[in-house]
Amino acid sequence: MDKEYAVGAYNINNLEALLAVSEAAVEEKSPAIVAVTPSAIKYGGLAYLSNLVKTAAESVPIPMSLHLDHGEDFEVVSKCVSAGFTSVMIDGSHLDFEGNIALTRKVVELAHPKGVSVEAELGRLAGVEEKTVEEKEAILTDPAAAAEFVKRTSVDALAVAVGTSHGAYKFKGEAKLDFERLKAIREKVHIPLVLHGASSVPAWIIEKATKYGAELGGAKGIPEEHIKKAISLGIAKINIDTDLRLAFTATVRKILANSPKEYDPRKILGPAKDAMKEVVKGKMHLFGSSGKA
Ligand code: TD4
Ligand code: CA
Ligand code: ZN
Repeated sequence: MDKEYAVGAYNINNLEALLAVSEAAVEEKSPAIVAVTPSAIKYGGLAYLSNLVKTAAESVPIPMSLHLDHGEDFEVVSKCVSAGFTSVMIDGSHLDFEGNIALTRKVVELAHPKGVSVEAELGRLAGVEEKTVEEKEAILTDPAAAAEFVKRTSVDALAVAVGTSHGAYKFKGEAKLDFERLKAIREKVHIPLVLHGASSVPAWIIEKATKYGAELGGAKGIPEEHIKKAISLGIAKINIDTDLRLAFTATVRKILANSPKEYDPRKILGPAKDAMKEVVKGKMHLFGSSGKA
């Protein structure tokens, strides 16, 4: 029943990131989910961003969807549904169990009649290093609670907390995911599972950024083998933002350092876009979504 591949959700805030995703999708013949967060909407504007993505989706011969990532309340979800998003995430993970269920249900009731699918989150994306067993239980997704949550909300996809976190500093020591927990969730939950905080923070990008002045000491992500294992255990959607940010800024730093006479933004942002595109193509290979469109 489990698919042997996952689809990536790539966060965008501007034209260059969107071009990186759409060009990668076309070259890899891979489906792609374009994700925008509420803070991306604050930065770029809902109409600007949604119309950019719709234009891309219409222009490429590949399934490309527009997804709200970490929708924080009913209001932003409802604006995105009206703006034509194909799916929305309602992140009620900061609420208690019943509060999260109530908010998620309300979003499902708004979205489903319009053909929009809904992702919810149970558990919290926080580092679990140096935490006690009790503290971990309070943060990571409980398999039985996940089954009850899905049944009572009719949600379409579930983001699970198995030890990942957002950003470039995921672990102080060894990278560790709770695969046993993921397996137990998969046995009880039969909708697509989503892995947030999945960037690998590749050493070569950190080295490149550092060479040109970045200070990113201690940055650490999820090893690629862990991602493969998570897919084999039923993860179907994987969120990537940090690796795109790192690729972009490393390249901007390099060009500004090497070409002090350059002042055409396209000569700076174009190569930065290409660097993000190479990262996206690498993810499509890793996730096994290449050739699946
Ligand atoms: O959901 N995401 C992306 C979250 C981006 C949040 O940033 P803003 O609110 O500033 O837009 C992920 O799960 C990405 O995980 P990653 O490992 O790439 O950080
Ligand atoms: Ca959350
Ligand atoms: Zn996330």
